[in-house]
Amino acid sequence: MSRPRNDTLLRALLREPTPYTPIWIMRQAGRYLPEYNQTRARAGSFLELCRNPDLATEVTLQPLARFALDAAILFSDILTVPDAMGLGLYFSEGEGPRFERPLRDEWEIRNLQVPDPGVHLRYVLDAVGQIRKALANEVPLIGFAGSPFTLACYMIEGRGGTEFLGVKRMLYARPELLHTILDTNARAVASYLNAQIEAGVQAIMLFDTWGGVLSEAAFREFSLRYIEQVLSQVARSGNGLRVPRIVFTKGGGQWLELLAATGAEALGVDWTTDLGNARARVGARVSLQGNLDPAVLLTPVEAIRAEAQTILKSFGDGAGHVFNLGHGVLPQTPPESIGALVDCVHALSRRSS
Ligand code: 1CP
Repeated sequence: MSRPRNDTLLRALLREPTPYTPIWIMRQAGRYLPEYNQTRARAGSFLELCRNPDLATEVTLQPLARFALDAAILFSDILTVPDAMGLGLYFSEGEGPRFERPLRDEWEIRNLQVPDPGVHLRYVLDAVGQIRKALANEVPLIGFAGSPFTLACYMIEGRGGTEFLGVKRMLYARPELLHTILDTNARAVASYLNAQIEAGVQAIMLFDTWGGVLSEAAFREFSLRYIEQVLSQVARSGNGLRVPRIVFTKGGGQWLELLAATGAEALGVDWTTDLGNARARVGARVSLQGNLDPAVLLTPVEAIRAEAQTILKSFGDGAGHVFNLGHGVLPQTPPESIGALVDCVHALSRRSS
């Protein structure tokens, strides 16, 4: 297999030189795009959209048809893994994800099984195959999973939008139970990511959305350690090509040195950390991905351009930067703002040769 025609993302993740700074957007396929909302309506629900490889392929490609993005990201969700473990994922209208059977009793935790991705997550692997075919190796496809700790947050609370008091209570009062969940999650996530790589994804990202709610000691013991476990079990290459691994702990800017030592090739950074400072701290160990505040995309083009320029300048010259938002695109974002951002990042970063 050869690298995609536009391989700027893979190069930047591996800290190789690129003619310009590549850009993709977290949640680039989503509710801010009218065509996404139409396809989701046709699917019946968000979950049916995830479970239908034809429609998942369609929405993965939608943002690429509009914008000159340098990567596609698999359309799916991090919560398909606990769903495959039997927790019963559903979405109640306007309320986000919920589980029918969150982890409540000790016996449920002890009985938790690592799902076989080839069986229980077959629909994701089928979507990966179809998306790769449809992309025709133009741009790379990013696969992803949730970090063991972030998945545990949803599995214990049974829903998003909480302060994780159930998780924290378990962490401080019954740490061995949380470790049991995290070890199972780490094995499940590693096997799922390996299946995605086998099916054709060319880079992977681990979303540690909630690691940043922990104390440093708890972060090391309950999130970082299991990120390391996942990375140690995930293939470093697929089809003879290196598969770079991006780790993103939202709110984890104070732990970049720890994260750089996990074995990841790249770290996601949110907007609360200055990219230039981040670079000075991690040096040549990893590349960096980020870090525009998604709220900037609600402002006029001149402001978007100025903020993009500030980030590019802050990173400075040299290889190892992937432009992205510091978190997912907001549903109220005008699509034209994404187009303007992509074009101005390309234009402002083009290296004269
Ligand atoms: O259409 C809809 O109403 C559903 C909205 C939606 C979308 C578009 C959800 C529900 N998930 C997704 C897709 C999704 N989720 C992708 C697709 C690829 C992309 O284009 O980026 C990815 C990578 C995710 C990952 C994900 N899901 C994360 C980690 C990243 C992050 O945003 O922090 C998390 C925490 C989830 C859980 C989840 N799924 C959906 C929602 C609304 C949430 C967040 C719930 C909460 O508030 O805690």
